Amino acid sequence: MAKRSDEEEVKVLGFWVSPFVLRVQWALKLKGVDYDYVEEDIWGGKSALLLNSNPVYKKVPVLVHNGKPVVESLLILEYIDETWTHPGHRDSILPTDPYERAMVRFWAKFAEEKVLYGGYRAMCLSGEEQLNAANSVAESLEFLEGAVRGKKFFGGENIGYLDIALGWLAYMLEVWEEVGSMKIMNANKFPCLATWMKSFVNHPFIKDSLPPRDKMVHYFEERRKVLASK
Ligand SMILES: N[C@@H](CCC(=O)N[C@@H](CS)C(=O)NCC(=O)O)C(=O)O
Repeated sequence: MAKRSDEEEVKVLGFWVSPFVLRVQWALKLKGVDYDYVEEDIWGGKSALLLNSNPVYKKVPVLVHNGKPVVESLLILEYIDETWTHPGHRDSILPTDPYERAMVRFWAKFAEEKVLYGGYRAMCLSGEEQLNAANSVAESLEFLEGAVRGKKFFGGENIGYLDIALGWLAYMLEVWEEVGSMKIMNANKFPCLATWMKSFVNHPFIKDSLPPRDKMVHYFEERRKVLASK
């Protein structure tokens, strides 16, 4: 991995299972940027560094670059892409064409709202409410199926911004399905998405970075109980 210059500080404040944190780590790894990782206890006690770095939301991830905090994972991806552009770092993870850039940003935002938050909500619900929520996520997957059709990755031959933004879907949705006793993904209905999921989790940059499945199941079971009790 590329070394930072001695004066350069790159720090990620994270939490092991956060899909938002992992996408930042993937982007740094793909761009060949070396960084220090600081695990935060987000439900127990957040560090002063986190509270001071993200006073508005108090959430991870935070990227601290030479003392300057950058927050919101999708914006951090853009910051990473624009900051480490010199030789030795991978080309842009965002497409160069402005129209393509606009499109990947559109899909990333769409997937965040409809699939990530929709899927998480469905996991926490039950009965008819859950069924409706799960169906609505499945309808959204249909659009993502169209966006990846005919390509290995959303980014084409290589993993790009949208793959990184959607990467959580490839390994976490099925954990949420198990925890919520529901079914959203259907490989027969979404064959291109199913193939993408396999290619993504088996990519050399990704496969060793995923949180242990059992630990994730346990964590989300606990979160579901906490959220159901509220
Ligand atoms: N939109 C934010 C979401 C970040 C987020 O929700 N982080 C969670 C961990 S998965 C967090 O820090 N939660 C702590 C809290 O809600 O207090 C991003 O993309 O960075």
